[in-house]
Amino acid sequence: MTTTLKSSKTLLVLAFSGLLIAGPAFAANEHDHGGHGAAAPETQAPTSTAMTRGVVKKVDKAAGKVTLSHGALVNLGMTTPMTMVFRVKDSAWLDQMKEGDKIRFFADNADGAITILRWEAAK
Ligand SMILES: [Cu+2]
Repeated sequence: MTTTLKSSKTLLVLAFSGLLIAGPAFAANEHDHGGHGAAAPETQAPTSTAMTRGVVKKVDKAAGKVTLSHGALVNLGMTTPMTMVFRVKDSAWLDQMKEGDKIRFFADNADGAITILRWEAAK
């Protein structure tokens, strides 16, 4: 029984490291307890600036928006996966996204709209 618990925890840690592979932010946080990320609870949940996985469902170039099904976005209070529409910081990004693409992204509130501020293609 302990073996099962231990290996599932290992899997979680592996998955978590994979999500943060591109992020120097994670290493910085280890030296920065109670710093700028003061609102983030001390748990194993993704940090507020971590990249989140998403799948492109629809690209609307005319409106400058993209629909993604996405994982938790802690900084936006979305703790469970959902599908929703995002604005993008740079409308040229919509030419690089297409339905079915897997991405990793960071979104936040910008001018009152939830906006993708960074993203990259994911495998
Ligand atoms: Cu959402």
